[in-house]
Amino acid sequence: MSTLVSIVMGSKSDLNIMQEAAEYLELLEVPFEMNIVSAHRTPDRMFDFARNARSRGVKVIIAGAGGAAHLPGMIASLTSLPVIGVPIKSRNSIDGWDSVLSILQMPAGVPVATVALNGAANAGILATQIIAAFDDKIAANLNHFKTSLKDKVLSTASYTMMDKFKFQDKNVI
Ligand code: RP5
Repeated sequence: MSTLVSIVMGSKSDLNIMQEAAEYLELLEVPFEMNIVSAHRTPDRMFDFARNARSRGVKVIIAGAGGAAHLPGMIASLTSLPVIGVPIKSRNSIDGWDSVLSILQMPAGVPVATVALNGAANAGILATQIIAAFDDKIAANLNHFKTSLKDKVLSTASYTMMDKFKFQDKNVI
C-alpha cells in the first residue's frame, strides 16, 4: 500500500520524540514515511514537500518542531491535507510554550490540529483515526487498540482493589 501518512520534523534532534508517532502508525498498520524538513534551514525543500504531498497520495501530514516552530503552520498554508502539529520542547525552546503557541495559535483559515507538548504518540493515533474514517481495516485495528487500552485500565483497577483489600485485612488482624 502507498504511503498514507507523512511524518516530518525540523531537525534530527526531534527524532526521539517524533518516533513515537511512527511507533503507533506501525502498530496500527498505517503505511507512513518519515523525513527531516526544516522551515527555516531548508525552506525550498519545505515548499516542495508541502506542494507535492497530496499528488504523491499522502492523506495526513504530522509535523513536529521546537522553539520558533513554523514548520506545521507553513506546511498547512501550502496544502489542503490535514496537518497535525507536534510542539517539541527542544534545546532551543525556552520552556515548551514557545513551540506550543507557535503551532497552536494559527490564524483563521489555516488550521493545525495541535497535540500536547511532545505528544507525538497522540499525533500518530489521531492520524490513524483520520485514515480510519475511510479505511475499514485500519478502523478495525484502531478498535482493537482502543479495547486494549480499556482492558489495561480495568485490569490495573481490579489489581489495585485486591491490594487494598489485602492491606485492610492486615490492619484488621
Ligand atoms: C527547530 O529547532 C527544530 O525542529 C528543533 O526542534 C529545534 C532545534 O534544532 P537543532 O538545533 O537541534 O537542529 O527548528
